[in-house]
Amino acid sequence: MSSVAFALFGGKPAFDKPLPVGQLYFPSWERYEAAFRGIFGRGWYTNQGPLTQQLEQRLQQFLGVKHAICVSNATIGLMMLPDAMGLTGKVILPSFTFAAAAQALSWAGLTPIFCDVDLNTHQIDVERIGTLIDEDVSAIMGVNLWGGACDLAELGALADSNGLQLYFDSAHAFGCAVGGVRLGGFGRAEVFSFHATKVLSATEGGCICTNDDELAARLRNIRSSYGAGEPVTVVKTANGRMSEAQAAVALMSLDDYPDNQTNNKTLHDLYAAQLDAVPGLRLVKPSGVSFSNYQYVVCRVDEREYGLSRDMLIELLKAENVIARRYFYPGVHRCIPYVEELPTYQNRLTSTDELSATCIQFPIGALVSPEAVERVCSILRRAHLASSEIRSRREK
Ligand code: T4K
Repeated sequence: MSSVAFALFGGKPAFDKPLPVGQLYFPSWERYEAAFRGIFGRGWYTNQGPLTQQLEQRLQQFLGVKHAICVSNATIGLMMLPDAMGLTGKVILPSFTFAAAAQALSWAGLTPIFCDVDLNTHQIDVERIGTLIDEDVSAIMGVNLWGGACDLAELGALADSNGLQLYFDSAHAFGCAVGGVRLGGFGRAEVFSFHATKVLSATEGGCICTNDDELAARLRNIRSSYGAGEPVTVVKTANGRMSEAQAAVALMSLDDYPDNQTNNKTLHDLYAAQLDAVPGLRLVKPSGVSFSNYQYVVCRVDEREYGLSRDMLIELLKAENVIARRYFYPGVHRCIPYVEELPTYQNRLTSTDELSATCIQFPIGALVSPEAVERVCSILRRAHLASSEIRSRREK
């Protein structure tokens, strides 16, 4: 197979327009218009309007939790939780995650303690957490990655036996279940993201779930700057309110969740079947769950076996209008400010560094068809076969 056929070397791109990574849910224009006519008719944009209240009730039912507290994005939810939970000192979390998880701790004046992850599951390595616990640690933040989950039972036992609080960044895990129980009610709280690239979309948005009444009351007060609901003592307040426009899209997305999850699973299975025999490409199965939303297609690239590095593959795909991403790069411990403030982690989180250097995300979601996945996989197979020619042309 000649490398000339690739768009990187002047061939015609495989796709006319960029095939995005991420979910990108767009309801029909008619449904969108009807929802917005309702908002205009009621003359009510935000501050716990009727759509936000309806969304909270539906989320509580869907997830089987007592409280779903909608917020304007998951980051603000993660920023609100430390104060509401009364955290102090240090919080242990994985470094192989989105920067928001650690940044939320910094905003709360806490110190992140970065833990390595398991090389196969990509979830926090529970065995290593024990070595990081000291008297200043007040909590563990598990991150449920890639439509999978951490070892919830082990984490719960470890937190209990050390008197630590446990909560979760479940930004990737909406609708996922462990042992048949939907995520949302594990630990003291869980935070979901409803960003445009997530399987449940509010365009921007998120929610904090908890079964703890007192914590929920505190969060509702923190969310609304001037307090809301039952008065409780809160140290600080913020504005994390979700607008009616966000809630309207999230309600439609929740209606369509079963279809979007099924579509994701179909596409994920197709990637798995088509890439099974390609040397050096290893698809990661969502781990630790009995039901996944298949929100991400994560693949590890072994440069020696595949013939191209992960970054060269991203460049090749980009020319074909296939947007692939290197989530998460680099590990948060190598990002500002932690790379300067916490240099002790450098070179100690070897699995995180390995995954950051080799993981690639392929397109999946409502805008991606099975035919598009077949075309992407065909490029991936051809690129492997032509890898030495591609490499030598790039080196010239
Ligand atoms: N914890 C974890 C583990 C997370 O992964 C995240 C967020 C959070 C917490 C915080 O949640 P939020 O505060 O965001 O609710 C994206 C998302 O912005 C972010 O939500 C997500 N994780 C992160 C992993 O990815 P970028 O910088 O990669 O997004 P961007 O704008 O480059 O878009 C990704 C792709 O989608 C591109 O191909 C462009 C395409 N796109 C994007 C948007 C927004 C479109 O075609 N249309 C669009 O409207 O961060």
